[in-house]
Amino acid sequence: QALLSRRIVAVETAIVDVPTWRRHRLSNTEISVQSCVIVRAVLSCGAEGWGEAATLGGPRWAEESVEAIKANIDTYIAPAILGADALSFEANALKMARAATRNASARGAVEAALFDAAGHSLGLPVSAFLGGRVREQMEVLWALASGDAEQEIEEARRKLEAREHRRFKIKLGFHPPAEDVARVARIAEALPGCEIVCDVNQGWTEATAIRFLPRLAEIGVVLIEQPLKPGHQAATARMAARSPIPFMVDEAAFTGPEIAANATAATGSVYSLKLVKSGGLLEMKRAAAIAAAMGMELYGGCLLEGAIGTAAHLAVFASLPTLEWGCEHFGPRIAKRDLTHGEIVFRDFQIHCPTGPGLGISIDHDALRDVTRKA
Ligand code: MUC
Ligand code: MG
Repeated sequence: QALLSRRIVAVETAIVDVPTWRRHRLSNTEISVQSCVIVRAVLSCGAEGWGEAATLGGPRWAEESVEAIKANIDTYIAPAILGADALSFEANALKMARAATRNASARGAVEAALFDAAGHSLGLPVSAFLGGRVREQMEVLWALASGDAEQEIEEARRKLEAREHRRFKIKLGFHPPAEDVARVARIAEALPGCEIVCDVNQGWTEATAIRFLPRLAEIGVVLIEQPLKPGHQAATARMAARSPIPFMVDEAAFTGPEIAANATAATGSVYSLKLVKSGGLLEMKRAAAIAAAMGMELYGGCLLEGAIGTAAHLAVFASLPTLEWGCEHFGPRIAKRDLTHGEIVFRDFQIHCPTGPGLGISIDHDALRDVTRKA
């Protein structure tokens, strides 16, 4: 009887476009407006929950665009779970996976909204459904991605002064490699004591990596993310073997089998966890287990989610037995509008997991209305 009162009665979607404080550049795209799909799930008991499906520059970082995400949720994913018991998390994830192949961002957002609603209806944080918390906060890095070293140094110094970030991820691949590496050297020299991660977003070939990796090692870069294309598995493995800096697998592995294949091929020793790759909170927790079982360290990746998507990631990250590299959920800080009431706190170089029921956030409906794309 109690379960019947948590039937899923509505799943609604809206596309939102949120301007960012500065242009964010990657090897194959750049954005000044972050677009995502916000999902609202309503249960028969009246509880509601929220989720966020992130994209980056249209269907470029991954194959999903906000327009496709909204259409696929409205047409296929929502109808597959309407009327179901919201607490049947695994059964609902299976129904969604059967209704939509891949579409990880879309399915992940709906699952987050269901977890949030279920948490509110029971007065429990979402992390309680995922095994409970082993951490309340974690180190959070900031990404430098304007491409202008002097601007990036100035930006990083402001973050350091505010005690918000002391580890920085420099995006590479949109300048010629020699220029990019000189930029990394300049930034590292200006930020002594800070850890520098580089994300190439598949922008290099093996030949480029052979030439420029030694210089990155000399500079003291601590981690290199996805330097080569996912298809160049053997080349990536050769480079990882000769690199004194660990490689992190990002775009190369979305699913559990892809993680296992990359670990077996030795393309990297750290795995970046993202809801847009796993397609749900449960599956992201399993992804972490697969990577860890294969001997990889874990890193909490993002796709510039705002507070709603960040809260969903934090619920999982809080419950992971290991998370050696903390996370990179700086998205709420690069967005000009917060769609929540500031429950996610950045303090002392850490991101603090919100503690309330569900995802621990509340929606600022005025902000949401302002940024919702008009039909
Ligand atoms: C990526 O590839 O990691 C996340 C943060 C960022 O700066 O870019 C994205 C995607
Ligand atoms: Mg990446």
